[in-house]
Amino acid sequence: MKLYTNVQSRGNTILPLLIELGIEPEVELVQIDYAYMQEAEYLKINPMGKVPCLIDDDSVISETPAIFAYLADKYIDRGFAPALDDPKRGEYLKWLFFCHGPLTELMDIKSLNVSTEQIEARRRSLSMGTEQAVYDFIKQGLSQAKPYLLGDKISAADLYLAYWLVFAISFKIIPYLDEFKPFIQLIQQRDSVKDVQWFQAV
Ligand SMILES: N[C@@H](CCC(=O)N[C@@H](CS)C(=O)NCC(=O)O)C(=O)O
Repeated sequence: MKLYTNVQSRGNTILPLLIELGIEPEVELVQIDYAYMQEAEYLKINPMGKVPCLIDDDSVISETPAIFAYLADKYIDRGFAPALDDPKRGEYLKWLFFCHGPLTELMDIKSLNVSTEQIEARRRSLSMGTEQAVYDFIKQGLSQAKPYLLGDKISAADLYLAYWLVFAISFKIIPYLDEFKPFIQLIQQRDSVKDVQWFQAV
C-alpha cells in the first residue's frame, strides 16, 4: 500500500493507526509537496488535490475517515473496528463521521473567524449546528466512555477523535475543556503517539 501524505497535513492522523495495526512496514509513505497536489499527475489519483490518499492495489481511498475505516476493517483481526454484526458498529461509524463532519466543520469555521451571529443565522443548515452542540456531543460521548468511546476496547474512532481534538486544541482552534482531559491523557499514553511532539504538549 502507498499513503500519499505531507508532513504538515492531516495525513499524520493516519500514522498512529498504522502503528497500532502493526502495518507500518507494509505502507509506503509518499511525502508530496502542496504544489504537486495540484499537478495533473496527482489530480488523476485524487481530483480533490488533497492528502491523505491511500492506494491499495486498484483501490484509491481518499478522505481521512474512509482511510481509518478501510484499514481498520482490512485488518479487523487487530481489533480496531467492531465487526459488521457487532452492536457497537453503529456508534463506531458515528464517531468516525462526526470527526469528519461536524467537528471538522467547526474547526474550519473557527479558523475562518466566522462570527457567532453568522453561525447562528446558518445553524440549521450547518452540519455542526453550533459550536456548543459539538462540545456537548463530545462531552456526552466522553462521559459515557469506559474508558474508550465503545467501552473497554480502543478503536480507530478513539485514535481519530483524540488526534483531531489535540490538533485543534494545540492550534488554539478549540479550548481544552476539562471534560476532554481524561480521554486525551489516556490516548497520550499510547506508544503510537509518543513521538508526536505536539500531541504530548497539550
Ligand atoms: N476532506 C479531506 C480533506 C483533506 C485536506 O484538506 N488535506 C489538506 C492538508 S491537511 C490538503 O491536502 N491540502 C492541499 C490543498 O488543498 O492544496 C480529508 O478529510 O481527508
